[in-house]
Amino acid sequence: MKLLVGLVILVANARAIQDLSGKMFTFPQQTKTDHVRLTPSHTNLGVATVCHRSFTDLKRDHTLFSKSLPSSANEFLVFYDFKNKEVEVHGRNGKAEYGGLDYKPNTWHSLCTTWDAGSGMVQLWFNGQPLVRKFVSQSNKTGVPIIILGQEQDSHGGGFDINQSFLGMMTDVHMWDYALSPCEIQKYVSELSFTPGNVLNWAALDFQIYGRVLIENKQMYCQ
Ligand SMILES: *[C@@H]1O[C@H](CO)[C@@H](O)[C@H](O)[C@H]1NC(C)=O
Ligand SMILES: [Ca+2]
Repeated sequence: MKLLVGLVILVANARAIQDLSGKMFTFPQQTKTDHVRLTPSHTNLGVATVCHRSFTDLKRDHTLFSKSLPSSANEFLVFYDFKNKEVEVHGRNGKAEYGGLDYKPNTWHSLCTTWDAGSGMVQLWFNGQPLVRKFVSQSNKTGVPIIILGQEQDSHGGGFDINQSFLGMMTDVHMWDYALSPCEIQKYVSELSFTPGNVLNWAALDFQIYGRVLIENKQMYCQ
């Protein structure tokens, strides 16, 4: 009996490396627990770009991408501030705010963010449009990161807040250990052929689902 229970838990929470091309994660309910944990292929990045597409109708704050280090809960965070209608990019102790965006509900949005931990500079590309380069924070912190979709970490791997959880769909999450060129970002946004992430690769994603997060076929527009 014990073995059986163990197996069930193992199946529910199996860590897998899977090609998610053509798929999306659906976060169908508001909880302070359900999330997906991503394991990067390497850590201690000096420079990073992360891209993802998301679709939501939330009328409150929500997380889009949360990476923490043991010493830094908001080491790299992309977050939507509903009240101020801004996408925030947090890098360690600082944040940059990007307002004036057409962040329409029930629409796919592609966000790409670069962060250079050495210079402390970030830049957000919203649906392929480059926004202002801003300083957030320099960081030389190392350690094993925890990367989470669906919940925002206030501590390393935890400290979730139901009112900052993500509800909706998310797809095409990639992370690189360099700053993508404008051309590469355009290719990503247009879903043309691009160099997949060498830190997180949606086509070979190392992930673990906790709670009710579904893998479904990606719904884009009929063309
Ligand atoms: C979440 O937001 C709701 C509505 O504003 C509020 O009533 C509730 O206390 C909040 N919960 C937490 C844990 O902050
Ligand atoms: Ca929080």
